Amino acid sequence: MMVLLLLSASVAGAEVREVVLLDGPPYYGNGSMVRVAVGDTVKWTNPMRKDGAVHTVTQMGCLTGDACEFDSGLLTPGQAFSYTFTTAGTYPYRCRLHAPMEGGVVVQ
Ligand SMILES: [Cu+2]
Repeated sequence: MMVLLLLSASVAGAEVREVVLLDGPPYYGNGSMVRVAVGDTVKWTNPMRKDGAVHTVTQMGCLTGDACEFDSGLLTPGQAFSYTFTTAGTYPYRCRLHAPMEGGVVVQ
């Protein structure tokens, strides 16, 4: 019972940071560079909008052959992608379809 209580407390301490994708600069909204704590989750949403574009959230390493932990695949309007960061570090990412569309997550 005690163990269960501790587990639920640590889960409750983790936060979900929401990032809403835009079709123009700043493409990743105010979340172009987000700072989170280890254990937090970032949730990217491509919102429903008329003529909305398809985007991805792709860790830079997936494109350069370096570390590749997350790649959302194609996110059509209305879809979301979440990733939980368990290791401190800096995680630059971009959209596979739109070269100038870049963002980053700093995990502390
Ligand atoms: Cu895009």
